[in-house]
Amino acid sequence: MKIGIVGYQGSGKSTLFHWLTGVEPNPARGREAQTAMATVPDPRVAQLCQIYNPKKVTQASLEMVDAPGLSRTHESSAARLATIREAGCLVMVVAAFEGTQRLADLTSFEDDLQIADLDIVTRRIERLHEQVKKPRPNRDELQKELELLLPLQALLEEGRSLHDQDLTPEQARAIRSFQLFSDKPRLAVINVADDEPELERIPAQVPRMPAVAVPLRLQLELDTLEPAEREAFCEEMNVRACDRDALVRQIMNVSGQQLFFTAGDREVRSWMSRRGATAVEAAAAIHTDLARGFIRAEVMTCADLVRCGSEREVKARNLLRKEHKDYVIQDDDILLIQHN
Ligand SMILES: Nc1nc2c(ncn2[C@@H]2O[C@H](COP(=O)(O)OP(=O)(O)OP(=O)(O)O)[C@@H](O)[C@H]2O)c(=O)[nH]1
Ligand SMILES: [Mg+2]
Repeated sequence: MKIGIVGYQGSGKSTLFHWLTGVEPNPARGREAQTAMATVPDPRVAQLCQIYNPKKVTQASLEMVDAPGLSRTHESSAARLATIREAGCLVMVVAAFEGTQRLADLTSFEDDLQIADLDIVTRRIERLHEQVKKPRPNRDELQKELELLLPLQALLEEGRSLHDQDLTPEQARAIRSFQLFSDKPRLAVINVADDEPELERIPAQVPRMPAVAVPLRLQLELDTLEPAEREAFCEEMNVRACDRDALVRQIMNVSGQQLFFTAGDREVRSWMSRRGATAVEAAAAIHTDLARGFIRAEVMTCADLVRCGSEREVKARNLLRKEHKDYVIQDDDILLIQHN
């Protein structure tokens, strides 16, 4: 799943992308979407390494996309937004390092997304209206689609987000190919000034979506310092370093994903999966062959393994479960896939 970093021009999108991925976006390619991976560190990986002492350690990561900024005058908005239609989650960056109009900007950006969505749905509806007038073999199907889309259009016109609605499976299917922004989970990152005194209070002021306040430029600067230097700098300037890893995990949570683990003497590894994914989906994430030849998953939790100290002890205490294909994997699971 791609995570789209979106917002108005100059809001700090590339700064956030740089901080989270460690990759500096090429400013000459500002009109295109640029992509890099942000690793998702998890303390459990280190715990597993202590137990297995593996030759190799691999951490799961999120695919971040630095999207071209939208202009406030809406110039070529549709083309710029097209570069992030396929993202599964939006991180909306709002400039709040000068002045106080941060929330107004967020609302107006959301309106821009909503208008772009409404445009797509309305065009489809207009076309369907034309098509159902004439006799054709799939007329019933088109009529059905039309009836599914009309209430969704009404919701978008009211400025409601489809993501919070309980769409029927049919409705969800009808809009899937549109990749509507309104249907994507989102997180707001309020890019505040280095010395912002209300860091903690700002997120609660953001309506309808989870939010964090981060002085983004400061974080990039702090990353260039050695730990001791950084501490001295923060103390002197009375500023604080923000927790990059916690933000990446929050983005993962908002996007509806979670980690699972595989562990052995050869490799300890964390993997990204959809929340609610089954054991066979998790197997497919590791290798398609594992999914094809899936027999069962042996599952233990990190907590049990750490408590027992070894896999052998987990087995001895009957804490290793055998699960089927459709077992829904849980956040703390370590999987061993048995396959043909
Ligand atoms: N004072 C201050 N300036 C910032 C901060 N974050 C970003 N800036 C400045 O804002 C400008 C834009 O930052 P970028 O990260 O390039 O913004 P962007 O959203 O990628 O911009 P576009 O790609 O042009 O849409 C730069 O000149 C930054 O130095 C901040 O926290 N404080
Ligand atoms: Mg940029």
